[in-house]
Amino acid sequence: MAQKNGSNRNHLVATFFIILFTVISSSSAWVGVNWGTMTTHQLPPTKVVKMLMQNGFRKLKLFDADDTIMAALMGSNIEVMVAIPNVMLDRISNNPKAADAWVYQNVTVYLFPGGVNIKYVAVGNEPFLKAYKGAYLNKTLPALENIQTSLNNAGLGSKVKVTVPFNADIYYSPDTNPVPSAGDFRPEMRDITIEIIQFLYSNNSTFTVNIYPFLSLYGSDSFPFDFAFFDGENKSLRDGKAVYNNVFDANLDTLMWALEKSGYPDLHVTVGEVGWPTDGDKNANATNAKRFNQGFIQHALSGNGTPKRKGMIDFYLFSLIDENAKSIAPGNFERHWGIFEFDGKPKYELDIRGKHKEKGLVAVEGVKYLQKRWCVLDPEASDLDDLAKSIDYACSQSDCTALGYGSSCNDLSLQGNASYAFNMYYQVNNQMDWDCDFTGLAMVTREDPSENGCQFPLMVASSSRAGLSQMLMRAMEICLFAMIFL
Ligand SMILES: *[C@@H]1O[C@H](CO)[C@@H](O)[C@H](O)[C@H]1NC(C)=O
Ligand SMILES: *[C@@H]1O[C@H](CO)[C@@H](O)[C@H](O)[C@H]1NC(C)=O
Ligand SMILES: *[C@@H]1O[C@H](CO)[C@@H](O)[C@H](O)[C@H]1NC(C)=O
Ligand SMILES: *[C@@H]1O[C@H](CO)[C@@H](O)[C@H](O)[C@H]1NC(C)=O
Ligand SMILES: *[C@@H]1O[C@H](CO)[C@@H](O)[C@H](O)[C@H]1NC(C)=O
Ligand SMILES: *[C@@H]1O[C@H](CO)[C@@H](O)[C@H](O)[C@H]1NC(C)=O
Ligand SMILES: CC(=O)N[C@H]1CO[C@H](CO)[C@@H](O)[C@@H]1O
Repeated sequence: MAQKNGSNRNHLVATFFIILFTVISSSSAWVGVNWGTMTTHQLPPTKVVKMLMQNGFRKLKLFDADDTIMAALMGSNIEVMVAIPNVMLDRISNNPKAADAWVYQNVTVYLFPGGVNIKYVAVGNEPFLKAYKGAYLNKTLPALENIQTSLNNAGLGSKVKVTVPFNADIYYSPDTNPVPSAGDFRPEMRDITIEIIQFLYSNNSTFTVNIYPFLSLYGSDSFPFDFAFFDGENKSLRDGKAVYNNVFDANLDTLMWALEKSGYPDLHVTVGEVGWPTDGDKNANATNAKRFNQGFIQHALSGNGTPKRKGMIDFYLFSLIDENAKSIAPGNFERHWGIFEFDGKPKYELDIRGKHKEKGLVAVEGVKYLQKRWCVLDPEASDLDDLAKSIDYACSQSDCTALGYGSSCNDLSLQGNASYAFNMYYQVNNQMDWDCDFTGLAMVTREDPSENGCQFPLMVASSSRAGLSQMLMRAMEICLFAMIFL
């Protein structure tokens, strides 16, 4: 009897999957989001996926193909871009079997009814960045070709396309004529970029580019503040008949001109990353982030497009959740791009349907925290000679980016800095008693030391890896959930 019920249920679920797949087919006009996982404490993927669905995020971009995340996405029908990290480009570019294996393990196995709706494979991430000193210049195209060939051989070539997210610095317009229509690809990578464009075009794929108005502002104090946003009054840039009110459009059109000059004026373009951080710099706060992201979403979904290309803009916001273990080489703001805090709470209201419906974002539900215990500087401590050294050590092993100039905890005293650093170290190490010592300078408290917008966080309890069958059951529940709410 129990068995019979079980199979009925499975049958029912399968029917729902089929209905789902037919009801939602075209999803381009939806808000996409990047989900990076460089964190010390990962939220349970199934809970994050549920949150994505509750909020109506329908497109997701990943930086690899983590199997727990892929399992959590099963049955969600969220359109997914999976990715191959740069470190794998070498092997995949010169070994078709490695490409076959990657495609099999990370794409093919998920493509079944009720599996994962994979649409793109991002081959590498910003591989032409100057920081890589040309290491991937000659690897990227062969890797793209090998992966697409593997997809084609697996019979998936028409459903799954390869692309490569580029940093916007592969194109430019000259200082002597800084307008979009003067745009072109940088000479030192122009030929190889055009070969890649040719390949993307003939395979009916998309050119992916990451565009960051925040960095324009960060990089130059003379940059006109309002030009970084979408609601500025000032018409800041004229280019022939075109008038640009925001740097995003000017940047994207610089690419459109470069594409036109290369002979591919109608290549599809996807904005792989776009967003605004909330801490770690004087311009990084929730007010600016909301202003930017809300303005951008409305602009992108309006269909107005840019002066050079009309229509909806295809994009993925950067990013979903803060990542406390990202490199801060580009700046302290790197760990604060999330629309959601590290614990899955929304930082600000954001209407991701762009329809002026005032509806707050839903947080990740059921997040488990460590105990209400913080580690702070012992107020009785008298020998403070080694304090600076202890702070440096604690910060080097955790995340103190909120302490810097222009950041949320920049007003703390030296003692406050020490408490902040000790607490971050203690939380990242899961509140082990021996991690709140610092040669006797530190003590555990049950009173929250947070003050004036400076948060002393309690870490979330790390998720354990759930078994695949458990994941599958969850995926089905989420699917049923989706049926009710769509
Ligand atoms: C599939 O992707 C995962 C995660 O990115 C990676 O660790 C693994 O090596 C890939 N599989 C193959 C066969 O390349
Ligand atoms: C890439 O290939 C070109 C032409 O084959 C060659 O001239 C160049 O040195 C190569 N660059 C790197 C970084 O290997
Ligand atoms: C190319 O892709 C677009 C959008 O994904 C699709 O509408 C079109 O049919 C495709 N064309 C070919 C020749 O596959
Ligand atoms: C708008 O432009 C005017 C004149 O160039 C300038 O004085 C003003 O500060 C600008 N406003 C903003 C908000 O950028
Ligand atoms: C956010 O940053 C701007 C400067 O970019 C500043 O004028 C504003 O007061 C800040 N808002 C908050 C709430 O801190
Ligand atoms: C606290 O730490 C930050 C970041 O290292 C530093 O900029 C600031 O000057 C420190 N404050 C005091 C009072 O030492
Ligand atoms: C599906 C598809 O269009 N594949 C093409 C991708 O590009 C290669 C080489 O440019 C062609 O040979 C494929 O036919």
